[in-house]
Amino acid sequence: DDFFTAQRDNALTYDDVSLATNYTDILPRNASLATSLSDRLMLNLPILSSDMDTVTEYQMAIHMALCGGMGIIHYNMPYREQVSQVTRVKYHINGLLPNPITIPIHLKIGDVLKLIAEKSYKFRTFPVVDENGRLAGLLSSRVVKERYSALEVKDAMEPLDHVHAMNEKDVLHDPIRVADKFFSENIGINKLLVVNSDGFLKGIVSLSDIERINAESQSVLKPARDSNFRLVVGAAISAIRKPDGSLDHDAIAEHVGNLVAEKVDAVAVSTAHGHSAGVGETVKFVREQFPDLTIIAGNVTSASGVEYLADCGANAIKIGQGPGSICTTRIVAGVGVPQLTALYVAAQGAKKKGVKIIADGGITKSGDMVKALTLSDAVILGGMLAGCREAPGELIEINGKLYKQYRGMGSISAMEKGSASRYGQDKKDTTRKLTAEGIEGMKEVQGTVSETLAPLAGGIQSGMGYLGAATLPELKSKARYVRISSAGMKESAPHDVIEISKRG
Ligand code: RVP
Repeated sequence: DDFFTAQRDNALTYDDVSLATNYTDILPRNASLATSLSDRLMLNLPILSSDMDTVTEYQMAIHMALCGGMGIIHYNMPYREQVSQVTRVKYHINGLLPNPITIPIHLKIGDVLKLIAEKSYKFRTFPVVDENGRLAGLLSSRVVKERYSALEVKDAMEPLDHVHAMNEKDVLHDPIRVADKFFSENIGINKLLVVNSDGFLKGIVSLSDIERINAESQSVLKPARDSNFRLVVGAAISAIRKPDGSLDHDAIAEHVGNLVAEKVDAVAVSTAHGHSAGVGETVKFVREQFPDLTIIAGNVTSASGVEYLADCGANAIKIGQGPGSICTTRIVAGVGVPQLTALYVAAQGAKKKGVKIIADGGITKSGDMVKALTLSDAVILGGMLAGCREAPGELIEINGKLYKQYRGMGSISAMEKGSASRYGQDKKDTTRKLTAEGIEGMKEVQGTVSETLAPLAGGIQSGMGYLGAATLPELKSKARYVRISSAGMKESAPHDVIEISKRG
């Protein structure tokens, strides 16, 4: 507090400070990166991927959660598409997959093939159910082929007495271990069906999922899962308005209701100015309708902004106006607060209200994350993830190098696609042209999400080791800052050497 009070006329950002060390008995590898965004939403890595249309769709969200963090799926798409992307994350590597997709027994193989094409299913083995919904057999990928189109499912499937099924009573207490044992004992079988005592299908376990889960448990980064062992995922929503400018409560309730039905772990009311009537009203309404849902809202850069959104019912508040690598808000509107000072003032409001804050934008290295996490509960990355294989968007080749598009949600092209309201604008407004607050750019392709996140997680743990912090809350209480001059800044980065390897 003294440090920031002394700096009160000087708004600071990450590169303006460094952290002082403390006595430690913490080895970096033992520092815990666990965090929570509400009393229901726990993560194993304090990193979220940004709800931008060049950063987070379902592939990014799956890999963020597999690494312990969470992706927030953007809203520049029809809302039903966004809901189905949430479903895809929730259905990924489930251990026990509840409500698996089944095939009614009266179909032909040709109908099944049509269904696969229509719904873009990535798998070809299906449980078959009779007219009453009871399990009748298993349709294997071996017969789901064009050549057998005319065949009836009931003749092509393996009938019930050949299928391996277990009663849920024997599975549900520990699905992964039970299935692991089952697959070891039943050589060559790769699906375990779970039924209740009346013969209704309650779930399915795949050998490949169990193997992937076993492999994951060896890895440094532990997946973030909900209480039903599904990966966690968030989705962005906007303050939807009617043509007369008032909030469209029905549309918001329908959008969020559909996300909640698919078990979304958090919704994020994402706007450029969260300390505003429309955002507050939206958060309040969603809180009333969905009392148990984790709500993220933003963005703000003041204590009063945090307190306002907390009072409206938000659990976690995004902090950042202008620091984003593609953001021009400070240039265009002359508005925003350098990010470290913004986090400091926001943290004051958060402490008062008992809510979480998330540092959003401007992070370019793991050291920035350590500094951010001395004041916040998690960070959001856009630019650092936009070049990953799992980010949406086409590859662009220039002079033999591969790039991916990365654009601000306030760039003209993104606003035309749908995000104009995030910046308080309307693309149909004839009285004012869309005013960009972001640019369109590109990032060099950089490998996978887990290759990107592993060294960042390691960097955060190193910082925690230097400060003697075993947990992220301890990192907050132990942080002491020193001001860096421009000479200090030069000293901080590699200097006076020709760099030949940038590994790590
Ligand atoms: P960065 O990680 O520095 O690339 O910043 C990403 C953040 O920038 C986003 O999470 C969002 O808060 C902000 N953003 C997104 N679009 C724009 C814009 O067009 N101004 N800003």
